[in-house]
Amino acid sequence: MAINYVVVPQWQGSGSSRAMRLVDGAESIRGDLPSAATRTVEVPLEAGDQQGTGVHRLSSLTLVRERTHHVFAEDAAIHITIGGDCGVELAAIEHVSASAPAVVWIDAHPDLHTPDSSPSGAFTGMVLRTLLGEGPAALVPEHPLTADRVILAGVRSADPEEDSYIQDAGIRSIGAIEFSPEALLDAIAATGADSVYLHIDLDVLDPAEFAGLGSPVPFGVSPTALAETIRAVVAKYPLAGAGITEFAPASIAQAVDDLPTILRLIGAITSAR
Ligand SMILES: [Mn+2]
Repeated sequence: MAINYVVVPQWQGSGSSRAMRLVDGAESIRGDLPSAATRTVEVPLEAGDQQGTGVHRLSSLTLVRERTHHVFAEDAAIHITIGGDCGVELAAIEHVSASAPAVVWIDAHPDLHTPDSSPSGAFTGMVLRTLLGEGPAALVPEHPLTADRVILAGVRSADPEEDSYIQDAGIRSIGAIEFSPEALLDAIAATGADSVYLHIDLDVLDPAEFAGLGSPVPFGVSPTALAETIRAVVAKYPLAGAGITEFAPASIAQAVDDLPTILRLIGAITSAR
């Protein structure tokens, strides 16, 4: 199947006061993608409202999710979704969940809050929990993921409520320090899945090596280790899909500095094809 890029410049899931930088980030990545294989989801200009759910800007998130599904349906392809905030993974993972891939959540954060536990009300911090079936009713998938197919990788900033959920649900987790091709391949094998979905929040990278982040977390993974690990995974497992999220450059110069790293990761994701 061909690779297709779907750019979703959603910022409404972010809790950052600089969320609009995500729009600049998505647009600068799009500029380097093959235009014939790239679609863009139109994101509403307005913030939207929470409709009494405790999830900020829920109405816009609902609309973007719907529009993203329409764009996926236009092409029978393996979709690489380009955010925007991590909330774009809701539609992207729903789209492939019927085949029960291992979902590898490569991110500094587990994004496992509920509307009740979230300190910010930002959907980015709740998206994986929502995919697992607990979240705002308007966004919970019809067929949620099961915890045994989810792997956290590079996580190093979890809140206590998220930590207890990880323990209780028995979710596999590989920290930034033990992040390696071997560790991830072992964890994927243990899920029993025969394909993988790769979620990559760029904040998994070490902020010393990647600047364009809205919420940098120290002691991350190096771009080289991440690219190598992705290559090893896609060499062994068919790719169900992938997402790259949270590019939030502060300036055009910063975007230009970071783009080679992002293109290198995209090259790794598509390296088995
Ligand atoms: Mn994150």
